Amino acid sequence: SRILTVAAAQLGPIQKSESRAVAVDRMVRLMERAHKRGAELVVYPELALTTFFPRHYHADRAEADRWFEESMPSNETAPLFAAARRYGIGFHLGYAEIAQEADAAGLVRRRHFNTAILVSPAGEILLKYRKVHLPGHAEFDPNRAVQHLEKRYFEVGNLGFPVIRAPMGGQPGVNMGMMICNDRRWPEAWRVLGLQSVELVMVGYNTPSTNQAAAGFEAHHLRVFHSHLSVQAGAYQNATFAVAVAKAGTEDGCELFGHSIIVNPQGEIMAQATSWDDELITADCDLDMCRLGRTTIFAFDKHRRPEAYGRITGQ
Ligand code: CDT
Repeated sequence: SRILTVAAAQLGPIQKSESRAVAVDRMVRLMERAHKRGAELVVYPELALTTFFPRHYHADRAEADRWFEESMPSNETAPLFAAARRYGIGFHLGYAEIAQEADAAGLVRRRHFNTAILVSPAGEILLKYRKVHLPGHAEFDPNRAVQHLEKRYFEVGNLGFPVIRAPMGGQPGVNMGMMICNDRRWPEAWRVLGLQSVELVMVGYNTPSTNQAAAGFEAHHLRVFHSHLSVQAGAYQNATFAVAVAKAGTEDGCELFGHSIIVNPQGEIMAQATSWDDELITADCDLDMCRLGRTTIFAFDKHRRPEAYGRITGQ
């Protein structure tokens, strides 16, 4: 067996008025607890350093830059990297990124992404992912009680869905990939990772308990059901473990539903958060469990029929 002990570090609410130092301090304390429980990898939520700011409208987009990181690590996030080195733990962090980078037209400019990184226990950034599926809208919507302005503040991610094989914990090589929040609802995202033999998918999320855009009423319990359904199906159909980690509780008066989970390649929930606060859940993930699905029902090379999927692949 190849066991990797994984921790999902759910975060309770971070209010608009709270600084990154407060969030980072809470995250370091969760990492310390993860270490005491024998975890080798800690997964934090999407946009973990601040409140979920896409609910706040800035007429001047440049004003929203205060929610973004210009460098990683920075003075404010350095304690996380130091804690990782101290405890010998890898971590996954979601944050808002400003990159000075050329666009498709070759113009170097400030670009904004909803980003996640995987950091080694030595503090080295092993993998970066930028969110592809941006929900919400770009302009102020007077019909919504709470805004969801991801399309205003972020560009669509330009790194695809990469998977890295890297040492983690006691394992010499683990195939690890990431998606961010809304991505988890798209089977295409899971399949692109699955086709790279991913063994562990890390997903941070901030999901409101109420669908503000609902044309009709969407029952509260279905919000959690659909989140779990997506992660459990994605893990099962791609023979991978998945760690889905929430920001939870009432943030700036808006409720986020939490319910972080760790799921095995059979699609079963191994651990689930039960609070709407900072909460650590852990699971011993035997990566060899990925082999069963991958070599039988989901042996892609034997049973997939891409020639019948033209509508998806655009062929
Ligand atoms: N952060 C994020 O992507 N949240 C979305 C909410 C969609 S409602 C506009 C999600 O899919 O969970």
